[in-house]
Amino acid sequence: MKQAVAYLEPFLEADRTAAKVKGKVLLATVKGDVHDIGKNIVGVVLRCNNYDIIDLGVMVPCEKILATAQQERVDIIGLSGLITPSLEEMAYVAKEMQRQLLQLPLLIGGATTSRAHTALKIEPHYTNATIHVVDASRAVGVVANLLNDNVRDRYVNEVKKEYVQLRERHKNKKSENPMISLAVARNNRFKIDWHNYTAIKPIFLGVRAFNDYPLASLVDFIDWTPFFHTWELSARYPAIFEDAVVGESAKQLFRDAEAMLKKIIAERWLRANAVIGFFPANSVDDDIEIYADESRQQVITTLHMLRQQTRKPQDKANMCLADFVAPKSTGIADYIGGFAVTAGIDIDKRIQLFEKEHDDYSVIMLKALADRLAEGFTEHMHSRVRREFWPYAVNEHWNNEDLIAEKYQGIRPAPGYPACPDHTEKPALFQLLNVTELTSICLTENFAMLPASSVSGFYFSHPDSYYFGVGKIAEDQLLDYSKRKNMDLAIMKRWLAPQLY
Ligand code: B12
Repeated sequence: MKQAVAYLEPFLEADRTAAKVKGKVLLATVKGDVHDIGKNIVGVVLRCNNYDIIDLGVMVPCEKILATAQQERVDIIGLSGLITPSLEEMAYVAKEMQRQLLQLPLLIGGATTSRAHTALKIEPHYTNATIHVVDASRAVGVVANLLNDNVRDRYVNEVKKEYVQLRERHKNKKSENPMISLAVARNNRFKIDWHNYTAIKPIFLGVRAFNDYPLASLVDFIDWTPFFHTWELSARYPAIFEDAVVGESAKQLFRDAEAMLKKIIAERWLRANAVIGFFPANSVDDDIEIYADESRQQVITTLHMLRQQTRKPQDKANMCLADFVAPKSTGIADYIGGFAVTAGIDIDKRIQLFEKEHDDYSVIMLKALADRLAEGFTEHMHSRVRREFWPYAVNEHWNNEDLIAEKYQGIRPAPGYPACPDHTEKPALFQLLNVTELTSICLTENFAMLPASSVSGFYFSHPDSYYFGVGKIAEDQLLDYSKRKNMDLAIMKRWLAPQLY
């Protein structure tokens, strides 16, 4: 659908002078967040349906959103966000809209948002319409309903009713789902037979930077399935080409992507930088201590992890990432790794050129390809780590499919992903690896990374390590965690909001 929209757009633009503009929508990715492919797609789709779009871009503070909305007399405000901290920022915008007695409908969208979160944490702050929109194809219908005098009130009341029901259901669900105490969860930690385990030592300790990494070497590591999802073509690659409905569009889109990828590489549109590092480390309960050297006397950083706290069936553990590193009490010399990669250096220059030409299709295509390269780079570095730098799997063999299915030893969870959902651990990782100086990747005030096409995380090598989701945690763990992190409990709760569900 998006591609058709992209092809249609020049004609629609020309036509729009004559056609009646149906309303004005302000779009913004909230303060501290950098992702905007989803928002851009929504903008294109709405514009093609004759809505005027004011797109304020990324990292937009609330004050600017509300001031522009009033100056430009927009009809609707739409907020976007990729990561958890943006949810809190969205709630803040809603509160400010209420305080300033705004009457405009508020739309909420983006990967980390949900109907439940909107109902529970955003809508209660704003008495006017506050509606979660799951994808671009729904945006047109929602906007049309909100701007139609004949259906608006009924539609808004229906959504409000639905959100009240969601809140009720949530209240009941909470009491149905008892959790165990943190102490009991720790007793049921994941058990590894450390005394029969020999930790492999990385070939260097400390950090190593890789600048201007050859992009061509990343192409084979690209997972194309999410690329098609970006364009709302949901099927697995390469089977998607045979799909009766979307097969032809997918083929055309892929041809365009390959053509642009060639140019990105040949004309050096993007640069890719990375840093990896390995450190002596041991776990102490749910923390991982990182030591200055092999004497393991001086702790240079402590990584704080969260533990699953829901009641488990008998043979299942209450997982925590710290369980995959040898406990200090074992006396075993274990290690941990860290990484930060980006494939988005210099992207803004090229994006600006496309924007000047009003070429939305190429803007979205380039961002989507940079994201694919960033993820491919992450996979590529991880495979080098396992075979060269922390050679615990020198003889592993795989093909692209195995890599995508993560059929190899070791994991690389990233702060924000379900096994370590706390984004506030990123500053410690950045400091440990000297990320900003070595790669030019910066952290925003809400822990997003700039350039947007960047990934950072930890390497765990133990053969039993695997990905899991922390899920809900209880008040006792929040308290314990905030003490361990030396962070105010109220602030801590804000960053971890969805964990409380
Ligand atoms: C692609 C992807 C990436 C890419 C690109 C990210 C980028 N450029 O910012 C890469 C690999 C670089 C990446 C990195 C990271 N990611 Co990521 N990523 C994804 C993934 C797989 C898809 C997101 C996406 O691009 N979707 C396609 C676009 C088109 O969809 P969309 O943004 O959701 O937008 C649609 C709708 O939401 C809606 N919409 C969006 N905005 C708006 C606005 C309005 C007004 C309306 C009406 C509608 C609307 O319409 C859009 C079109 O249909 C998601 C998982 C998922 N399935 O969502 C994780 C995900 C978003 N990532 C996540 C995380 C944690 C990260 C990292 C922090 C990990 C790390 N430590 O490195 C980094 C952060 C990057 C940064 N710059 O800070 C988490 C976030 C969870 C959380 N609780 O915070 C997710 C949810 C994965 C997960 N399950 O844990 N990521």
